[in-house]
Amino acid sequence: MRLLTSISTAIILCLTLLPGAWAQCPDRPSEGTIVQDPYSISSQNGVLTAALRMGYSVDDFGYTHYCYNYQTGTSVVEAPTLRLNPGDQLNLNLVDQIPPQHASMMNMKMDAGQSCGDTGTPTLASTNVHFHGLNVPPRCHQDDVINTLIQPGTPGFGYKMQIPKDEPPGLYWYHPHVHGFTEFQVNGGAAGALIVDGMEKFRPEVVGLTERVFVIRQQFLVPWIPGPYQLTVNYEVAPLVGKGPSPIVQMKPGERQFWRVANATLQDFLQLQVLVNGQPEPLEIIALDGYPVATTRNETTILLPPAGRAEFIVQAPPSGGTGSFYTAAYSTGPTGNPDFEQTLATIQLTGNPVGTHTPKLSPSAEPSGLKFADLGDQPATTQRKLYFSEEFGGTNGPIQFYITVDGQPQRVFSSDEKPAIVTKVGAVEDWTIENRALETHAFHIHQIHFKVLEIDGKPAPNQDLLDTIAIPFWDGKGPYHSVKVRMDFRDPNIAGTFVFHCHILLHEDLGMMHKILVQP
Ligand SMILES: [Cu+2]
Repeated sequence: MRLLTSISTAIILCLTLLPGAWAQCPDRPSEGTIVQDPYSISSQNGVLTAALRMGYSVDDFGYTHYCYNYQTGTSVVEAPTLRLNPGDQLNLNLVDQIPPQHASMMNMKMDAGQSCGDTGTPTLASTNVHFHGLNVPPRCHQDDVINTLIQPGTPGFGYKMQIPKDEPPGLYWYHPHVHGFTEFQVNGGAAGALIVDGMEKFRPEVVGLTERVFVIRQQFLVPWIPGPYQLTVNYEVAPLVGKGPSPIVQMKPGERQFWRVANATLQDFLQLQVLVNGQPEPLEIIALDGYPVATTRNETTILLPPAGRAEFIVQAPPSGGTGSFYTAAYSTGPTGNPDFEQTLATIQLTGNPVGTHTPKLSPSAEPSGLKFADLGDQPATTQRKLYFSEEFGGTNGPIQFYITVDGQPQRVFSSDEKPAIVTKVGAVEDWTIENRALETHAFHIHQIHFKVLEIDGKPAPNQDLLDTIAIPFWDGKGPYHSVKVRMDFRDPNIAGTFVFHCHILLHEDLGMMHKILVQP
């Protein structure tokens, strides 16, 4: 630790002396303090224009920070929440101010072949942005991650896209997605929330409630090497039980709040609970993965895979009670890394009791007019089967991570590969995705949401629309776990080439990903 610290100090000193406009990251909150919502910027008159600068620094404990710096007045905040309405225009300019010297220390280079943005070889100092969950075009200057490259020291890159008029309201998020380097930058904190406003139109249960945005991140001291990690809530460290003071979330006694929680971790399958007087309380689910649920339901535990989002109503304990925001332990299987139980925040009661008499609207009817709402009634034009698998190299654990379209050879992603799947605008496809590995994986596809039809061959109890789903590990005997999901390629706006992959970022970086081409 001491050595790392002095190395990092030397690096920071060096970088401050380097020519060029390299940016460092702002200080992060101290342990045991009150959690603040991320700084938020909203569209004005239908347009959100923002400039972000990607910075880098190393803290006193040797942790690397990557940050989306945003200048507000004389101060700099990181990873602001971007708030827009359906139909709004997003103009986001990103300048890469990661010191390129830092990248050369990693001695890692990936395939070239980019055709959007800057030229050159992608390195650890290169970046780009994926707008996770948004149903927007996979095109240059919009949500293309295969070809977009932003290099340090260049004037930057402009994202210009319209949030679709029919974009479901909810919580989305943005993060870097340069193949091979995603984990390093997200590990350093480069991830922010994006909210499409209008939830109250579809789920009136949230009207009048105080809203909170919690982005849960995960940081390893050394990415790519399994070891101790820390979770943070809006950048405030949530220490393991007994290892330090928890972040503090303030609520009035008995108050109902609308919590919007993003799992921006590298690989943590969160099992979220709110404990009131030691017992998990029912959480009223409003939306998952940025999509309002058909009917609200209460759950005491919400499983949120890496990249998943959950929006739900929480009620604070009554006066004199105790409460905490908690994630239960989760096993990702024999070759996975364990996810530890952890208190994410202590609920601190403050102010006058609101009591338990807050009027609770009876669940409203299924929202009408939402994109994908008719997907369950659309016959599938194609059936496909895919599977996750791992290949072992001796006693060192898994060395290769594959996602494979059944019938094709197992291979890792390469930037210049041909699409593993070719389909057409208008297609509605049912994909059965199996997990043949001894480790849980998280399936994600860009550009669309999918409807969960079946889990392990049985009808899914909640046919939610998601963009990321956990598929549990195989325990070595019996059938593989699987999901069957319905993919909607009817929207001509999403025509183009994009990717599907495991959202455990190490797996994605090592090639557990492939392309799909949706022909116009
Ligand atoms: Cu995986």
